[in-house]
Amino acid sequence: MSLADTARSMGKAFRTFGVAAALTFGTQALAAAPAAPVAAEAAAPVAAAPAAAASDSAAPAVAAEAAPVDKGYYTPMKPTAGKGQPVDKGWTFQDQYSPIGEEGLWMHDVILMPIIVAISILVLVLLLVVMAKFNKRANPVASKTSHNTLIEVIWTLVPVLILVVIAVPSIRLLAHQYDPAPKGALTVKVTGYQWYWGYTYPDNGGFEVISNMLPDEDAVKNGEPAQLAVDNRMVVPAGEPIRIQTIGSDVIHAFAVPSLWFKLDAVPGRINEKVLFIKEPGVYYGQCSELCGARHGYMPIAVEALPRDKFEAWVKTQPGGTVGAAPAAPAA
Ligand SMILES: [Cu+2]
Repeated sequence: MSLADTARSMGKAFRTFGVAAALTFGTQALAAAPAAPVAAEAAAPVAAAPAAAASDSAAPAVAAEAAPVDKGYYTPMKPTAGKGQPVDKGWTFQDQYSPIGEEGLWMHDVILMPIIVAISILVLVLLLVVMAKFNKRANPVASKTSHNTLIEVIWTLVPVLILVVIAVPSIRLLAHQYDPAPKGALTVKVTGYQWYWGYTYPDNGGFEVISNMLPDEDAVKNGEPAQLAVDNRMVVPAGEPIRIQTIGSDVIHAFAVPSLWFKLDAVPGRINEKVLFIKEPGVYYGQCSELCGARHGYMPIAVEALPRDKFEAWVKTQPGGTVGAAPAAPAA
């Protein structure tokens, strides 16, 4: 590697990692970098301040935190039967584990289904009444009635009112689904490939996790659903908004996880963005939901939500994984 290359890559690394990263990887990074003096000056006051301010009893803890190598830890979580995955003989939505999912499911269960069922029953009853009362046998002489202003006003106004009643929560739900992520939210870039997924963590050093479907035998051996289990999951923190950006590397894919009420196209040459908020830790499965070629059916999605500290421990197990950015405040 030439000196210019070294300088360029180190410059890029420092922009990405920030001061906190420089602290974590302090000694090795600084020793190797031509740009070290600047970074060291920037980092030194931050490092020195807590140590100076700390009392004697706290000092060992600070020293331990500054230990140069923290490799993190991670053991794949066992999925919970019936949570974040399809269930036997399931015929409606999966249980929802995100606020937007709860709102969407409420829209379906409380607004749409009752109105649809009521209208269907009303129309069926009206049809039966008409068939029984107004047939040729019951009325040999046909009525000449052709207009009734009151009835016509009613059957125009009632459907309008029904549509207004549906429109209010429907438009509200639509808007909520595209609320932008708050400032400081963790970003995960999801790339659809033919035929697997890549998860890039730009806030944590920019590493990419490549995720392929596990063979059926391996999935079953792990206690996971066949054809939904993957070798490397998309690991994210639970209980905070995450900015998901999707893009396709070759053709259009769609990143979809039913139990999180999440579906977003991954289109080549375009970044789509949407907030993912997972209420509690767990493993949530999904699939590519845009016909993308021969193995479209074999590029499942497995999202593992962990508490913040365990997520950060996982980040440290990844090549170049760094932790620094503070988590965003949960959305109201
Ligand atoms: Cu696909």
